[in-house]
Amino acid sequence: MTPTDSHLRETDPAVAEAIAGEERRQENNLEMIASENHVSEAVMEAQGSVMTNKYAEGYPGERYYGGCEHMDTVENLAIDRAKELYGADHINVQPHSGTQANMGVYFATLEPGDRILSLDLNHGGHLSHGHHVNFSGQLYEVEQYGVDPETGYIDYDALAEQAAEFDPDMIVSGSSAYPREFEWDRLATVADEVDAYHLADIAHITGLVAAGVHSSPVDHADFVTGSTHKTIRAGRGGMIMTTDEHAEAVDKAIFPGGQGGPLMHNIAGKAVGFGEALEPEFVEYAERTVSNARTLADVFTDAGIQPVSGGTDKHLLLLDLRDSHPDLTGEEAEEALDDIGITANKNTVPGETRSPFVTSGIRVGTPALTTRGFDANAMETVGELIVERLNNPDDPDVAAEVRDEVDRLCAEFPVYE
Ligand code: DSN
Repeated sequence: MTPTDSHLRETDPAVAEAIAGEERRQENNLEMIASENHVSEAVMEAQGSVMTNKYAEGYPGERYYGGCEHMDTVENLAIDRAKELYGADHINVQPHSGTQANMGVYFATLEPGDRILSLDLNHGGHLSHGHHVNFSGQLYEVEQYGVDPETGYIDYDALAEQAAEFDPDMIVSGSSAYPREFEWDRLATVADEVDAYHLADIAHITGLVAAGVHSSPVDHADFVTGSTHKTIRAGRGGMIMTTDEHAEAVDKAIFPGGQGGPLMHNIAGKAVGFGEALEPEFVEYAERTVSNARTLADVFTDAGIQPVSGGTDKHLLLLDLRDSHPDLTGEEAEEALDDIGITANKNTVPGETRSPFVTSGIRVGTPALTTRGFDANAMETVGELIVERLNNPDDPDVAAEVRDEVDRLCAEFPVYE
């Protein structure tokens, strides 16, 4: 149901128009923010349902409020489907976001002042892995590991040395902008050697892991967290996977420790999205998401634009513009692409010298375009359009030509029929 045929247009035209505007924006632009995707109508229907009206503090079979029988049904469906996808002993689907999931793990295991070793934000990490502006950097003592400046790959030997010296209570793996697979077994070994917990945050790659196109950390980590709306295309939010040993501590840390009532409409969306991910077509989707990213990597490399680490194992690329476009900042690149209907985000790169508001890089991802049906040919065209625009950021004729091509692609691959 769109705002044009909804109750909303009559009762609140201002909000209805904003939603309609966003629908138009998504249909008429190429969404390449690596953490975004387009959910199915079924997931949206579940998220926009009466489930939003209900409080359901507690867990299935043990709620603090009456009338929760249907809440139990959807939460159990979400848990059972997630277990089938990931094979974890215990899954909590209540975290409101990936950050809340990480908070739940920290609260279940650490005391304020305990030590975390995690990937630097400039090297692809995430705010909730201990950045000083985030609660995680304020409550805990944090050191960060990084990538080898030459290769762009994580330097595991340096990480092991750093762990031996720093003696962390928790090692966090996982990333927002690191384009390569993590070596989960090496991280598990390092964590064992220093007697630390290992938290693997797979927020970006939950769909790729579920489909088996990216290795799974489930057997190599004490805790695996993720968000549920990125590559997995389910309801918006987060989840925590763990072993039976830590199940009770995690559940208590989420409720009542860190959250109140669960967002049951989102949990219904998670159940629907996990069900979709169990279908064979989802594996094809995940495989194409990765092959599309590799196609883009080839186009950029041929054009002299350097992807960090030389390519990708997953759904995203981090383009370092410093060699190819020394005078173009990530901020300017983001604006130049935005002007022609391609939405991506500026991003810091390893060895960054500019501020996070300016940056020297741009992150591009393929999950949303692949959902629209983009194949290798279409993705090659997208890569060429990006190169053309980055090479001519101030040329209005180039901008007009590229925008025409973007319009053609949007019409050929609609988001919602
Ligand atoms: N905002 C997400 C991303 O873009 O990676 C992570 O929280």
